[in-house]
Amino acid sequence: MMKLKFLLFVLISQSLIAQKVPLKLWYNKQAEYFEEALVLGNGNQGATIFGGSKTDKIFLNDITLWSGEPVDPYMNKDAYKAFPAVKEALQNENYKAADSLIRKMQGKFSESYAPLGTMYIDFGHENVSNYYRELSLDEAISRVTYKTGNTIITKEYFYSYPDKAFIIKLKSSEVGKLNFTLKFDSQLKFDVKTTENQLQFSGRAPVKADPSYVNNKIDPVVFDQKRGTRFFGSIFIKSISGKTVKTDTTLGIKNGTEVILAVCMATSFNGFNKDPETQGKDEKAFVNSRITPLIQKTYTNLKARHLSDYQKFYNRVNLDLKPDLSIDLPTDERLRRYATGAEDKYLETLYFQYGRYLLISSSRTEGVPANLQGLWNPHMRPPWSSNYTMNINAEENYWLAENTNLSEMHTPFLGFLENLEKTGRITAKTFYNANGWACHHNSDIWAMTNPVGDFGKGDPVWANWAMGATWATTHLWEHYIYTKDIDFLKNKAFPLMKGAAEFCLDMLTKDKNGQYITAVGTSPENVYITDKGYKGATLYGATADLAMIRELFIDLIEASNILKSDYDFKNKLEEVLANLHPYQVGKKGNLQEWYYDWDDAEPKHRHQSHLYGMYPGNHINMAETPGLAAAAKTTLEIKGDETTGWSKGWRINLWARLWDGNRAYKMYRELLKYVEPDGVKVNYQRGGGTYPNLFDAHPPFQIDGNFGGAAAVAEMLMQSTADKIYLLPALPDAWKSGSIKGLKARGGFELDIVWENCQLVSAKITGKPGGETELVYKGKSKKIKAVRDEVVFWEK
Ligand code: FUC
Repeated sequence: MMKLKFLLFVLISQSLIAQKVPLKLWYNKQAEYFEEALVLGNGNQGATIFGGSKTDKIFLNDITLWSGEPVDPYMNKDAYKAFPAVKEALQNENYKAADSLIRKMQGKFSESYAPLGTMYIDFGHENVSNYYRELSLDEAISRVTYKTGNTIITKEYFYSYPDKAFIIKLKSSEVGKLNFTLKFDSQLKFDVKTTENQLQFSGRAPVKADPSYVNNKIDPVVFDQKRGTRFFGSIFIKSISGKTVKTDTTLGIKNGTEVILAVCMATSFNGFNKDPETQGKDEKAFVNSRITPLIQKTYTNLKARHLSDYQKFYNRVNLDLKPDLSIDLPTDERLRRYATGAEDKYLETLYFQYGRYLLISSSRTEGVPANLQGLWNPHMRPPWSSNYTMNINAEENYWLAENTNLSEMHTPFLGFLENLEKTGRITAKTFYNANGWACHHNSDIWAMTNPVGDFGKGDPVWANWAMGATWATTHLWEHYIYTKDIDFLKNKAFPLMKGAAEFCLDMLTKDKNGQYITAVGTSPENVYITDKGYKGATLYGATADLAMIRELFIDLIEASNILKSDYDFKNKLEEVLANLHPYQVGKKGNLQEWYYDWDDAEPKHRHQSHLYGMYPGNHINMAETPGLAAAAKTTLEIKGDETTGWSKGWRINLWARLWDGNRAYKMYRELLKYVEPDGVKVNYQRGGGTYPNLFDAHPPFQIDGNFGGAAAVAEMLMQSTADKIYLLPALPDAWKSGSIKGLKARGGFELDIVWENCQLVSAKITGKPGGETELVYKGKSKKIKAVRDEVVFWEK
């Protein structure tokens, strides 16, 4: 009887897991601006498709194409000599002197992510009707169709990971009506050559490119014929119909019907510490070796291989918020409609899955993580060099990796940390005479770790923040705790985390009360006002520093227990943790950002690094530290909801961790606020939101908000610690009924959750053998122990 009841319950709850709703972005007009175009990527290379009928413009990118060469980590080898004076100035409460002296501890700027080039397909179709353009998230395929005269033109595009090529199928409904010409252009130095069926391009990235905010240089971008990263590519006509027509620089088809194009590209980048010219990969040999296998495969076969590769990741998670499917509007119109306050669960789901889509499409290159723009960059001097900004942005890119079941996509970032550690050890020694390894505000493909600022010209408020390794290495622990991969913990994670902690230990000193604080620090990009009225950046004991150190040390102590090793080191960490300067609640009831209860120069500042312990960290939480959580909430109230895209993404997660689903939802709507393409209204002062192609608007475009926002949707529906899983902890009233399948929880669990009328109906948990956790829902809890890969149900 019991068994029957259980089976019945299983069947009923499973039937509530609704069908998969097809998810796509679609438009009834061609893209004019970058922020309207649709992006594809295979985690290594990408295409931005405008879908034009006269000319189809397609930006091409390769994630390994950056300006520069391997960095010289000894660039300011005596910088450490300035450090004692900075510490002394702070001890004497001379903040102005500290801000000035610390500039001696700066090095070069990061290098810049380069735009590879643009491919044009000229069709010359001017007056077209029935225009339609889409990006299917279920397939990672983009399509365009329109009518010209009596002919229907269809185009289908995908970027294959298994076949390492961008594939385009062009077709006319009437025989012999397909005519087009291919061209290539680039803002870099390049050459073009044609053969019977190939348009080949080769070129080189700059050997140096300064950030766009450095305006005082005569030569901000420097090319050198013999230095820097090379690229090579071929657009080839895979299956010819009609006649090929070629000039020295163009290749075309006359009177064709169906043509398949393949684009294959490579760069000479061969690792962060290898000269891309003298020790580079042979990019031409690689491309040439790909052509025959591509020609041998049919289009159907290429597409099937692409789909099975992509869908094995994408299909792991399905979110069903019970959208109203009668609303069928182009994505840009949906966004505008949503901005008026309309309900749109389809759009809310689309945005979530788009984040997952973008990560699969931009993060599959060993040691080269998704950058500020993922991998889609049209600019010669992209905003903030499209670099790795380590004081939030690079990490935010990966917040969704584990909980939305894309653990493999986390590994490019984790591998990158191995590179950073190599340069970071030299940075720690030469800038601080410290042990371990350090990383600062900015990095690049060359794994630079020095404080930036062009040797003294940078504002310490961003340049001299030293907690990059501390923050980034907590990702290694997160990867372990989600996957329970003990070899990874032992061989990869622990050594890197330990190195980051060793640096922290050397940065700590004792305050007047005998408590540990960082001797010198900053709170990312925020400015304090001292009680004497000085507005500055450098201080001791910044809350954010201590929060990140606290989180890393907690993780390391746990890791040492698991690995049963490094007990002396663990004892030291425990001693520091027990005596670390505690959080302070300020006069406004806020969580204090500064060591003293000073005012902020900008109380609504976009950064909230001192709330790190609540999210992405977890040592401030509703269950164990409700007082601190309340202070963090007050800080968020003071800051308000108007901020940049990435900051909105972060705040949704913070509200979710405060178990305030409605407020998190309100913030999610803020993130999805419609923003015009930059070309229409360039006004970087306006708040963050979402462009027509669902790219996050900082503004300008910055991908971290997409990732942070998607992570937050998962966080609203499920939260986890190493030993607890909270079901529907921040479910908003707006998401009354629904289901989510395939979320990952810490401890190696996978969950399917169903709810109705804002109440949990069922949770299905699959655990790794031996895994233990406690399910918590509205004050009730249930312990789970997985004996083998098994399924456990929680009944309402
Ligand atoms: C930090 C942020 C900015 C921007 C940049 C890439 O400096 O403060 O808002 O996101 O990184």
